[in-house]
Formats: sequence, C-alpha cells, structure tokens
Amino acid sequence: MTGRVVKLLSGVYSVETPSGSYLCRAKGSFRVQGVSPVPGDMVEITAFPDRSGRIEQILPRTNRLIRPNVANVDVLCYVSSVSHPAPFPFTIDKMLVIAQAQGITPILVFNKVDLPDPDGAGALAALYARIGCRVYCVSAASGEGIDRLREDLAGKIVVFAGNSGVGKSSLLNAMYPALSLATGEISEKLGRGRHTTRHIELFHAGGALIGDTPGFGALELDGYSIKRTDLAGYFPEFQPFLSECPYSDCAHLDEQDCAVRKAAAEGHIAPSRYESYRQIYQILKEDESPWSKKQKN
Ligand SMILES: Nc1nc2c(ncn2[C@@H]2O[C@H](COP(=O)(O)OP(=O)(O)OP(=O)(O)O)[C@@H](O)[C@H]2O)c(=O)[nH]1
Ligand SMILES: [Mg+2]
Ligand SMILES: [Zn+2]
Repeated sequence: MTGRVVKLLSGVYSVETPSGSYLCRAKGSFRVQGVSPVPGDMVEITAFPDRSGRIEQILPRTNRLIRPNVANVDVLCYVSSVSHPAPFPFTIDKMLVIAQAQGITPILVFNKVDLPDPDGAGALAALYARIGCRVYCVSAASGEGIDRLREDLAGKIVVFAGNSGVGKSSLLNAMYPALSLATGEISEKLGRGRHTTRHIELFHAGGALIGDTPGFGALELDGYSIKRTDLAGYFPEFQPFLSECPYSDCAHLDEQDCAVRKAAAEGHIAPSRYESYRQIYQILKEDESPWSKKQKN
C-alpha cells in the first residue's frame, strides 16, 4: 500500500494512506543502506490489522531538504521576524539558493510587523520583493496579512522553516486556528526562541498540506551538491549583468571589469546580496575541493 509520511517521532512514522493512517517502523535494511524515510516521503508499506505497519520502500523524491528534514515539498515558507529575533539576510540568501537548487518555490515571510522595526526588516522585505521573490509581511499577533498568505498556500505541500522564535507555530495557529500548536516564549536574555517545536509534522489545513518544523540556528549548504558555477543563476537580479561580463567563466568575485561586481559597486545590486553571493561561493568552493573535510566518498 502506498502512503505519505506526515510525521516522524522517536523512530515511528505516521503514514497516511487512502485507507487511513498507520504507525510504521522503517524496515531494518534502510539503516544498513544509510537512507531513511523523512516527512513528505511517499512510501510503500506493509500494513498490519492493528494499524501498525512497516515501510518497505521510499518512492523517488522530487526534492529533499536537509534542514528541515523533509521531501517532496512545493513551497518553502521561510519565516523571519521583524525583531526578537532580528532577520538575518545571509541565512535568507542561503535558503533562497537551496530552494531554487531543489526546484522548490521559496516564499519569504516577515512576521511580527506589529513590533517596532529597529533593524530595517521592512527595507529588507522590499529588497526581496524588488528582485522578484514572493514576500509577505504579516503578524500572527494582529492577523495582518495572513489571509493572503493562506490563499497563496492552498493546494500546495508547504513547510514553514526559520529560526526558533520567529513565530512559525504562532502563524500557523493564526492561519488555521484548528491546529492549536504549542508556541514558546522568547528568551529575554538571548532574544531568541527556546526550540518549542521539536519534530516535523504535516497537517491538512485550508486545502494545503502544511508542515511545522523545529527552528534552527545555522543553515548549512552542504549535502545539496550545488555547483559554484551555477550560483549566479540563483541570484535573479544578477541576470541582466551576466551577459555583460567580459569573461564567460567569470566567477564575479575580483575579476577586473566584472559587470556584476560593477553593478554592485554602483548600487544596482544590493550590497548584502552581493556579499552573500561571495560568501556562498567560497563555501561551495571549499566543499568542492578534494581536500574538503566534508567530502564524502
Ligand atoms: N509581537 C508578536 N509576537 C509574536 C508574533 N508571532 C509570534 N510571536 C511570539 O514569538 C514567540 C515565539 O513564537 P513561536 O510560534 O513559538 O515561534 P516558532 O518559530 O514556532 O519557534 P520554534 O518552535 O522554537 O522554532 C511567542 O512568544 C509568540 O507569542 C507576532 O506576530 N507578533
Ligand atoms: Mg514552533
Ligand atoms: Zn563577472
């Protein structure tokens, strides 16, 4: 029988099938092969009369994220907050690269617009809207903007991701009150969340299949096999300048007369975006190196 993994908790997978839900274990040989099912996976199971089951096979994935650890999603809603915690452009840029490389539609959500904006979150949101991202400025607390976001997500498989405390679970509760997910306080001392959500779970809500996920601090690029030569292609605002570069193999770093670097210097490309490009390029270069510690055989 075929079904979809909607939850993983302590080695037990909840699998939804046309004939109901089954609580499954993964067959032992997955571990030997070094693979394991993740939420979002379509799987083949053997179902038992007591509604337990065994996952026998993972069907081919259309995409896979490592953090959050999910597969087969249409949309990645990356949630930042105006403050507590402040938005972090480098993480947003890394996430945009990963989503595009995996063929997932990214949506940027800036939550807590009811709070004062000391770090320029509004300007950041405007920057991403200008380069063609889908951006929503919302407040789980006041309800501002959440109807439009909910309409945009209908019919899709969506995961909410972002740092602890940005309000992922609060937003989902505001959009879909029936969910009543647990939410946490912001640590006054550290200005960030307390990792309230501990596992990934996909819910049917508003015509979508929506996943709440645990918050994370860092977002790593390794594991996605992103080529540094493809990187500029994931920065939409670089596109008009790429053909003007005098070198067809330009890395757009320190090459003389590089049209991208010039556009950044002249303010046609935002400094934070160009800086993210440079940093991500270096990370990918180190990962590709044969001496990379991260290199797997
Ligand atoms: N002022 C304000 N506070 C909010 C808003 N949304 C969430 N919060 C607060 O932010 C804190 C964290 O919210 P959560 O929903 O638990 O955040 P999370 O992103 O799910 O965090 P983790 O589960 O730890 O990853 C709570 O104290 C919420 O009340 C908002 O729109 N405005
Ligand atoms: Mg949460
Ligand atoms: Zn160049």
